[in-house]
Formats: sequence, structure tokens, C-alpha cells
Amino acid sequence: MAQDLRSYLDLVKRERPEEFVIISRDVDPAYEITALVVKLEKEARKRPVLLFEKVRGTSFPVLTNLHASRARLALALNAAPDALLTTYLRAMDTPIPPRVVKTGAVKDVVRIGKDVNLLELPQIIHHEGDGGVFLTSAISFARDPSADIWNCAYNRLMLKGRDTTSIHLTLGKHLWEFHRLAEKRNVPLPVAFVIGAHPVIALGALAIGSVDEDERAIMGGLFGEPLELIKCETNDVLVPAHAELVIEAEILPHERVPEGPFGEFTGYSLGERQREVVKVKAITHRRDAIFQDISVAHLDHMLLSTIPIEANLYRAVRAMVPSVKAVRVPAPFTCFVSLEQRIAGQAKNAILSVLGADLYMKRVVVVDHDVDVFDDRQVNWAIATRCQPDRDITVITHARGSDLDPSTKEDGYTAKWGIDATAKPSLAAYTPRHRVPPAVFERLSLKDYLP
Ligand SMILES: Cc1cc2nc3c(=O)[nH]c(=O)nc-3n(C[C@H](O)[C@H](O)[C@H](O)COP(=O)(O)O)c2cc1C
Ligand SMILES: [Mn+2]
Repeated sequence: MAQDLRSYLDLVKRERPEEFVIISRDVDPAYEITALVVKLEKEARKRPVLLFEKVRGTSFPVLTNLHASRARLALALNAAPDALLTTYLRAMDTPIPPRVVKTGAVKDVVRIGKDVNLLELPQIIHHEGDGGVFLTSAISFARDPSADIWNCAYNRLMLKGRDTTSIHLTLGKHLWEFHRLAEKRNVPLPVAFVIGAHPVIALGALAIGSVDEDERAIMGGLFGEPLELIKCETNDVLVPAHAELVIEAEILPHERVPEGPFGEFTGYSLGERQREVVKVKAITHRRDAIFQDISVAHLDHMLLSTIPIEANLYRAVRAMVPSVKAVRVPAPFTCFVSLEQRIAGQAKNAILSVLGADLYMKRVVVVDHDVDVFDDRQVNWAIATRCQPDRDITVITHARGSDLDPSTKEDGYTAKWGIDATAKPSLAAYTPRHRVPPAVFERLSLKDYLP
């Protein structure tokens, strides 16, 4: 499979031409790009890939909304839309290590040291109240300073000058851990950020699992061949050779700057925080590089991150309860699980599995297999009719969760809860659901009764 963004865009143009929209009218990078994404989604019920050819203040075209449809993500994985979960799980089970190559288009243009100027990139401001320009589609590539363990993740960057940004490292996540290890040795952490990547690279970067699991090999598993990597100019970090643009940098030890406010994926605008500092050493890019943007908290962001999270949670619950039927992440920090409970206690075990498998998860609802977790009304019905709160709610205090949850007293230090909404003592022994007799249902035909 071709590993570059352009080949995928060509595929979208060919297979789903109505979903690729070029905007040639000039736009203001302050709010207008996000506003158009939101207006299209809300007013026109459309979520095409958008390519802005003329963005004021920059020569880079801006691509956004790339991941805002499950069908498009499925196309990127060469999978049926209802096979996203199984395709992703297979890649997690059969990772393919990356391969280093000597040449790649990401090196068409190389700017090092004094030639670095982040202000030449599109200066996009997303939401009212944002503290400034944020790069929201940057995928980090970095190595554990104490071991040969590699990590990828999305980490937003707030522009602070020609060669400086701040970075949001979720407390307790893998890149945060690498940075803490480097900081203990008083050395900077080398890192590279990829902007403009094939959706496989985006989905692979978001894989949740042990720090020992290499996201680059999951990308390989999704591509069905090794991810092609090339060495950075100014450090030993390896980056996708066919990316649009790469920012080579280091995260400094012991330095913090104000970051934010920023409109977060939670739907809230969170205030300023002290966060880590990134010094940029080089920018390399394709000759006519496309700059990618993601409107945080909108479909482009939410659909992209949900698939890897659900795959990991499904894997975790199934390790404990083999009869799990479905897992869904319907809202921030929330997971619904349906399972066929064969013996008492399995619902509670599923709650513990979810909370143990993902830092962000804070609320878990477990229902029986007759409830469709993709239908919020059914889940609410199960909570209302199969659950006694004094018996069926589990609260875990003083755990670590998302540092972006505005309800926590101290960023990310949180309680978590599980709701066992399965029938007790068992579904088979529970008051039956009512229904019309199936024979009558089958026998009647609507057309015999309606005009
Ligand atoms: C568009 C987008 C932006 C994100 N921004 C950040 C961010 O700024 N900081 C962060 O820690 N995680 C961010 N995330 C989530 C992480 O990428 C995700 O939790 C990832 O799995 C973390 O990697 P790790 O599990 O290897 O630590 C973002 C995700 C998406 C899809
Ligand atoms: Mn990781």
C-alpha cells in the first residue's frame, strides 16, 4: 500500500469524489477554517476532506477534516466500514517492524538552524479564547532515552516564536515518561513531529497499549508491510520518509512556559497551564508540501481517536471476559460494554479491565448482550431497570486520569466509577422483557392493514 498522504487523497478523489472539496477562495487562518468545518457538519450535514488552497499569511495549502468519516478511515485500511475494529485488532496482533530507507520526498526541502521559521507555516487559530496558534496534527516520534523503545502519539504544539513551541504531554502518558527520564539526566529529549500523514500513520500513532508496544509496527501491521522511515537531519529520530512535513526538535529539560488557553477535545476551553518547551532544530518537507490541520473536538478528531481506543478496550475486556460482545466509547472518558454474563462477577471484572487498560477512562457502564451499546436509549433503559445504585456502582478514588478533565480538583487526579447495569442474578432468571408473540408478529403484514 502506498504510504503517503497524496496517494490516499487520490484514492478518496477516485472512490468518494463528492467527499473531496477544494476551496480556492482565500481564508483567514484565524477561526475561518474551523468555522467552515463546523458549519458544514452542523448546517449541511457534510464532512468532506477540505483542501484550502489560499490561506492568508502562508504559501502552504491546508488540508483538514481528513478523518471525519468512518467510511474514509475504512478506505484507508482497505477494510469494510463494519470491519474497522477487527482490522485494527489484527494489526495489533501482527505488528510489522519498520524499515529504514535512504531517500524520501520529506527531504525535498531541508531547513536547518537559522533557516527554521515556524511563522511561515499556516497560523491557524481554532476556537474563541485560544491563547494563540496551535499545530493540532503533529504526530510525535521519539525514543526512550534509557532503552530501545520507540513511541508515537499526537501532541499539540503552541507556537511561541520562529523556532520555539510549547507541548502538551498528558501526565502519565508515554512521551511524558520519556521526557521525565531525560529530565532526570538533565538532557533534552530528541523528538520529531510529522505533519501531513497517511491515515494509517494517524491511526497507528493512537494505538493504546503497553509502552513496549511500538506504534510504528502497528502502522506496519495496518499497511501490511513495513513502515518506511528515514533518519532526521539533526538527531537520530526516524520519521516516515513519505510525509509532507517534519519538524525536528528537542523537548528541553526543566523548562516550562505558559500554554493555553485551548479549546480541548472535552468540549471545554481549558485555561493556561505551565508546560514543556520544544526547540526546533530543522524543518524538512516536500517541495509543495500540504500542511494538515485537525479541528480539535470535532469529528476529524473524535472518529480518529475512537477506533484505536475501542480496539484496545475490547482487547482488554476480552482478556478477562471472553464472552464480551461489544465496546463503545460514546463520550470523553466513557465506555459502554455489552457482554453475555455466564457467571456472577464478570460485569465487575469488565469494569476493572476497562479502568485498568486506558488512562483516560473514568466511567464504565456494563450491560447484558441483549442491549445495543450503540443506542444510548437502550443503555439508559438498562441503567434504569437493571441497576440498584447502592449495590451496582463501584467507585475508585485517587486514581490517575486525563489532565484535561475540568471536574478534577487537581489536573488528572481523579475518581473513577463503574455501573453494573446487567440483570441480577442473571438475565435468564430476570423478569422477562415483554413482546408480542413472535408467531403473530411474523404472520401480520403491514400492507394488509395500511392504506
Ligand atoms: C488530534 C489529536 C490531538 C491530541 N493531542 C494531544 C496532546 O496535545 N497531548 C497528549 O498528550 N495527547 C494528545 N492526544 C492523544 C494522544 O495522542 C493519545 O492519547 C496517544 O495514544 C498517547 O500515546 P501513548 O499511549 O503512546 O502515550 C491527541 C489525539 C488526537 C487525535
Ligand atoms: Mn505508546
